[in-house]
Amino acid sequence: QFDPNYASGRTTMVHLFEWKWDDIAAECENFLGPKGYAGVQVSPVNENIVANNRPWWERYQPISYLLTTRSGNEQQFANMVRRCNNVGVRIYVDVVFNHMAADGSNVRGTAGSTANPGSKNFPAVPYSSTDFHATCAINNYNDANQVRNCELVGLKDLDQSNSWVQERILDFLNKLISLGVAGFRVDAAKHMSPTDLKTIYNRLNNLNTEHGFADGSRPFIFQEVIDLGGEAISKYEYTDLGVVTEFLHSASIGRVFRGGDQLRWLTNWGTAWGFLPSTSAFVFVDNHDNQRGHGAGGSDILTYKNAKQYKMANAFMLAYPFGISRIMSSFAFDDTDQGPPTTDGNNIASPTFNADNSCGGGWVCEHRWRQIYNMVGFRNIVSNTNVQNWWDNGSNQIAFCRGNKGFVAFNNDNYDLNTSLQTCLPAGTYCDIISGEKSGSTCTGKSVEVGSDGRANISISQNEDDGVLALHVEAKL
Ligand code: AAO
Repeated sequence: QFDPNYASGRTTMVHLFEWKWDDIAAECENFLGPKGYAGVQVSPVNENIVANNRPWWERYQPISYLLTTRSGNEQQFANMVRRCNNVGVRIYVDVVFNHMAADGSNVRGTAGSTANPGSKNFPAVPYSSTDFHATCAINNYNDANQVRNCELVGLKDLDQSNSWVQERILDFLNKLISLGVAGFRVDAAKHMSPTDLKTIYNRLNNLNTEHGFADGSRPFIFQEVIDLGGEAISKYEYTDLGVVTEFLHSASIGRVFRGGDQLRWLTNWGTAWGFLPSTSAFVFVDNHDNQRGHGAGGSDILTYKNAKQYKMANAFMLAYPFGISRIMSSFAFDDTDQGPPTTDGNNIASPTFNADNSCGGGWVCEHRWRQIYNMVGFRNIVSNTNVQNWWDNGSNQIAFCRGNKGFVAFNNDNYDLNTSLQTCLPAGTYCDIISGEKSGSTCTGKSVEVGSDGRANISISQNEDDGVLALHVEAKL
């Protein structure tokens, strides 16, 4: 439950928000596997309500546990999981079982089932009103009982202490395990009782060994619990059960790289900042909620819309040995309800790909930005090394080594960084994997000469596209 079950040498998953299963399968083979990504968090897989104008959030309103959504059907899902596992990329499903859909009668879901959410009737599961908590609204996050037993934004609140409900949830999750998934993001875990969750998690099957998992492997569980402090429910109530989303990491890294705190303070990044212990902390710069003002973190959150600082924040997260890291991969949006790009208002459109690896067709694909995927590679290469030779200029220029395998420098000051620093690397010429990459025996970006004493002249001018420079042993020319 605490181990992501990654293939060896891989460290980081990507959330391919609203992607279709066929497109994810191809992405595993063409890009994620080769670039060293460890896994994909996929959007909810089970049948959801069809909402007007098809907002992204309709997928958080379940109608049944049939595996048909706008991303594809069960066969396409199963095929994706197999193809991704074959290239060493694991699949994690965003599972929504705190609640069912909110309103309406005789509504039709994405698999064609009908339901009457208004009267808590979901025949395709089936659930009826006795499977739910009584109707009441969550409006006070200082009341734990209300947060767990009332309705989050009006969504009909399932009673997870009810054995029928437990069985239906287990059937759903165990089916996904049989199809080869490696684990789950548990949506709205804060709104469920840790005791009930424990009962459910304990009855999950081991992972499917036909998909390459070791005998006895437990599904990885990362739970969505928003805790920035000051509420009745604490993230620590969930750490015995699995890993927990660390929203304080998201808010803090955004605040720092937006200039709200100096980079030199990052020297003790981790529990000293109020974060969960590293092995319990699921970390990210932004997620599908807070990139659009839902969830938590408000205006501190950095997104693709602030590209330079966003890339710096992701580079720091990936360079620093803390937490289990996830990259966000978005579609472009102006309106916070807006759903993914479609071909006709309903069917999701596939991303298109440009020669420089970037995406088109309305897809942002942060995971295909060179500065981000090369840092995913960096995190893989330097894993099992420590931070050493921390340097800062007393302000917003910092640098550190990861053992003798990698070196990274940041400049968030409004003046140039140009100085001699210890890189901890063997002597030679290295390619900066941020401004370019190694191509045969040349570098498409900046080259750095490391002397026999490990020192090198490091330069990041204030007006460069990227405020980061990163070197590692595999980028030696
Ligand atoms: C939609 C419509 C609603 C409508 C509803 C029913 O938007 O208007 O009432 O349908 O018809 C997503 C969307 C929702 C959408 C829903 C269902 O975000 O807008 O509702 O699908 O379609 C809370 C939960 C957390 C949740 C988050 C959005 O604790 O679990 O709200 N995230 C997950 C998913 C999310 C999804 C759902 C859950 C539901 O990731 O995509 O919703 O499946 C405080 C609390 C947090 C709370 C936030 C927001 O945060 O601590 O627990 O999150 O408030 O309510 C500062 C504070 C911070 C505070 C924050 C905001 O930052 O420090 O603690 O301010 O006040």
